[in-house]
Amino acid sequence: MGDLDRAIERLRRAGRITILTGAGVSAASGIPTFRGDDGLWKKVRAETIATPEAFQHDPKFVWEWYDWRRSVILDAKPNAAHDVLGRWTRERAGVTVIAQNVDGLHERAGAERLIRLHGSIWHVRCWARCSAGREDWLDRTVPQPRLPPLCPHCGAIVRPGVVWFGEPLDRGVLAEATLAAEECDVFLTVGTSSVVYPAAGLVHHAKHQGAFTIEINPDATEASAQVDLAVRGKAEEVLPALDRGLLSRE
Ligand code: BJW
Ligand code: ZN
Repeated sequence: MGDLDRAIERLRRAGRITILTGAGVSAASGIPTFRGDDGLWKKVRAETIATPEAFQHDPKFVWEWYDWRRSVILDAKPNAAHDVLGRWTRERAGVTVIAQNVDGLHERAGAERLIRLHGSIWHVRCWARCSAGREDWLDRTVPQPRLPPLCPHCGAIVRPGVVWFGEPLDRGVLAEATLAAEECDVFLTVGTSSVVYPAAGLVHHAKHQGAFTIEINPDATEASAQVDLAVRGKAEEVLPALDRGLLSRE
């Protein structure tokens, strides 16, 4: 049996399926990954710019990166990978998507059981954490007329509503993701390099609790040696192939 058929068979028999997604899932939508050759902006690494220290030091520079990414995402559309995952969450009970991406393409593809681990690029909040601006709010303005944008409540600068390196993930969100990893029968890790924690640890939680673990990625990653099955291929091709395989065996 080929890798694809093995994956289909596991998915067909699974009660609960949890899928962790990363930047590779949005690559076919034209959104650069973080660590790929095309993933650099002004030769800046995510580990350098996606930090509270970088923002504190030069908020305008960090916002220029976000403003540029927001403009790329605004022009992008969900691809076949988002479409399949969105449909699985709607049509099959027990399917949960855990997204590391902040681009909102899973939502645009209609994903219902969706956990957003790293926040949303379309949300902002007050950097001074004033009482009215403490919670995230939606701001879809692209490009921003002023960088950095200012808090409408107190006039301080605002920050993107995402999780940076060194910042804790929302406790409730992480607890939900951990539970989804621990309670599933099949755990898929798709389009992520599996280097950023705690997201990269979820596959271990899943495996530890007895899930069958599958990776979908054109390249080997930090998770490849740990998973039960590594399907080498692109998310936008492999997920539709799995979907067709499942439909034909219903
Ligand atoms: C395709 C494809 C196609 C291409 N189809 N595939 C344990 C060990 C070591 C370090 C740590 C640890 N625990 C915590 C840390 C520190 C740190 C960390 O993990 N550092 C590592 C780099 C070593 N983690 C944190 O700081 C986290 N916070 C935390 O742990 O807090 C603890 C704390 C507690 C109490 C108080 C204070 C702190 C936070 C991490 C936040 C990550 N944020 C970012 C930015 C989000 C906002 C934004 O987008 O701007 O999240 S960084 C960036 O990396 C982004 C991504 O979601 C994340 C993961 O990247 P991803 O998705 O894997 O992308 P790539 O580019 O790496 O990979 C793409 C993959 O796609 C590749 O494999 C390709 O082959 C593949 N691909 N085309 C399928 N068509
Ligand atoms: Zn404020």
